[in-house]
Amino acid sequence: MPKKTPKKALITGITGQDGSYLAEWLVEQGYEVHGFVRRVAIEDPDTRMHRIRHIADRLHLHTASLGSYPSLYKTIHRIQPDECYHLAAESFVSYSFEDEFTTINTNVNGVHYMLSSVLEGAPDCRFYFAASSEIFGRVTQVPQDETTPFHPRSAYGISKSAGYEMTRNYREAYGLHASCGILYNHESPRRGMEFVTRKISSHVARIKLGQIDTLQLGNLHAHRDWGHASDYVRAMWLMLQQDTPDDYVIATGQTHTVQAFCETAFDHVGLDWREHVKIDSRFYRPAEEHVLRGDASKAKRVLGWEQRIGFDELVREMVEADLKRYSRHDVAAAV
Ligand code: NDP
Ligand code: GDR
Repeated sequence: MPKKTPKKALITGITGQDGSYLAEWLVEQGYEVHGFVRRVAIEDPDTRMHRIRHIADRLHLHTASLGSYPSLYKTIHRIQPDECYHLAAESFVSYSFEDEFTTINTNVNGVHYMLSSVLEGAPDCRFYFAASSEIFGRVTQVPQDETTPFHPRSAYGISKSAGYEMTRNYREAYGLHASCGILYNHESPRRGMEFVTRKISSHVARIKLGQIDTLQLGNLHAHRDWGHASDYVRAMWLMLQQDTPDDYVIATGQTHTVQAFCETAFDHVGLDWREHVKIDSRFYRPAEEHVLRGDASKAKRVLGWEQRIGFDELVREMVEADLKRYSRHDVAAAV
């Protein structure tokens, strides 16, 4: 019997949290996995590629700049992927208040160049765009679903709403098999240190180990709908396995406050959060949304997607991973 040719997948943002879980999942499914990385990542793989270090020998990495249409087009044309997951983005919402221009340029041009390169260079390739619950912004209904109007309240939210519209338009105007995942917050031990959950888990571990004493946070009353990244990348893949492209909300349907995340994390190591958490106004945002809660009924019905890891397990996993990491003093190893 001739050997079946494996499907090819291309991931932008493969060095990030979601990119690393998605790459693992696709390798497990037998895909030939390609990833776009920045040139600096190749120069400094220990710091910049730590999340994919354990599977690096099974990946095909290419340097391609998200800001350069010719570089994206040429590489996509050469690879001829069957599926493309566009995850690369300036993803920190707070940063988008400090520098709107970088966020808008990277996120809006990035998706535009990728869509155009796929359409011109590999038109049969299926395309996934990482949209975000931040497009809902000042919400008019709770929970939100695929029919909720957009009202983004940050340059980041605006960039993701533009990316969503652009992706939809490539689907409707040019017939590209293009889908958007409107994903709510998803976390893991691989989450970047600047995001609140990882900030909490890393500080809790270091406080427990006696290395520091205080955790400074902003708005403790903000609510988020937090899931586990490994569950959410499965939803991305499921979207591209459908005959018809479409857009889906992916969420747990439950919210917790930042304070509840703290309580659960400190409880896990037998400490009282009130003795260590201090409020610092620097971490408040100019326009904050409080009730982002998603309704993933459509994804459950059409894709058969289910969340596997719940809130308590997520918090425990993150704290345990950071305890291990900081007790080894191995600060370079974030996986
Ligand atoms: P990360 O911040 O962990 O990863 C972002 C990735 O994008 C990294 O690989 C980063 O590369 C790459 N990147 C950033 N800027 C550029 C650039 N200018 N050129 C090329 N690559 C760039 O994000 P996540 O993995 O958490 O998120 C993946 C996607 O999903 C993002 O688009 C995010 O906006 C979106 N999203 C995430 C959610 C979440 O809760 N995690 C929820 C909803 C949407 P490098 O490592 O070199 O910096
Ligand atoms: P978010 O994630 O902005 O929702 O974007 P983040 O973890 O940064 O903030 C969540 C909530 O926590 C509050 N908060 C703090 N946040 C940070 N980072 N640091 C603090 O000290 C702090 N104190 C309180 C914030 O105000 C906010 O309410 C994430 C990203 O992954 C986006 O890319 C993605 O699109 C959305 O989730 C869905």
